[in-house]
Amino acid sequence: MQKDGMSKLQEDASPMDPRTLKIEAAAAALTYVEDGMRLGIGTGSTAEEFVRLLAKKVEEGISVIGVPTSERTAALCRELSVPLLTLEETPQLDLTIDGADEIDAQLNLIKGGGGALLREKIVAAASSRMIVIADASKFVDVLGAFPLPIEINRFGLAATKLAIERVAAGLGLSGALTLRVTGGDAFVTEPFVTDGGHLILDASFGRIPDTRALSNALHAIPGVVEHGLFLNLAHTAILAGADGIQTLQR
Ligand code: ABF
Repeated sequence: MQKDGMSKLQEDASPMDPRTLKIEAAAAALTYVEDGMRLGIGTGSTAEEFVRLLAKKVEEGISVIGVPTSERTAALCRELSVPLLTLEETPQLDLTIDGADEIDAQLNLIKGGGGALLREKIVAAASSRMIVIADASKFVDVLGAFPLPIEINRFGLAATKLAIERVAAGLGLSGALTLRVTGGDAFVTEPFVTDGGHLILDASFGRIPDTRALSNALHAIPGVVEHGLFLNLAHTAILAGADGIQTLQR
């Protein structure tokens, strides 16, 4: 994308009603859904708008199967009668639709703000195509302003945290690694536990110039289960802003 294109997108992130933008992005993604598709279904508020619109198409007779990326999404799909299968039952998917916390011009993403990054990445990797839906405010020139979620095994938390700090320093990155606690009550200090039974450290590294190097370094740490850098997974990004929909292709 041209530089002016990036600044244009960022200009688009004007203070419109966020829900309207999410619905617009979700509606645009729905046009890529064909009868008979096996769909990976993401987690988060934008993906939720997609599920609601998909449920209406199912009611009108479209025949699709959904594979949810979280218990939360599965519950919503069941509530709205979107047919579900597990990834075990349908290991090859045609299309995944999911949100993101940050999207850059190469369609690399930071995801995991919703705590579902591991299943989201597994489902996205099992899909022939991944479409990201978001409001234009998620578009950034360099990933990293949003703290990078790192899913870690409960065993050896302190050692894993030290190893992350070490590899990050080796890449010129530093910043707080904060153990994510359950949302809601400000006085609750219970660690957030993912659907997979792991914990999440949110890494406030700031701008990440070399995402591939950081991804490889994190994957080399035994206690790291997965992280929120989604590199070369998204094929299309649908961004809703004040001037309408922008569709980016990789
Ligand atoms: C989920 O969508 C998460 O990975 C990501 O954090 C979130 C974005 O949520 P929202 O659509 O609510 O902004 O896939």
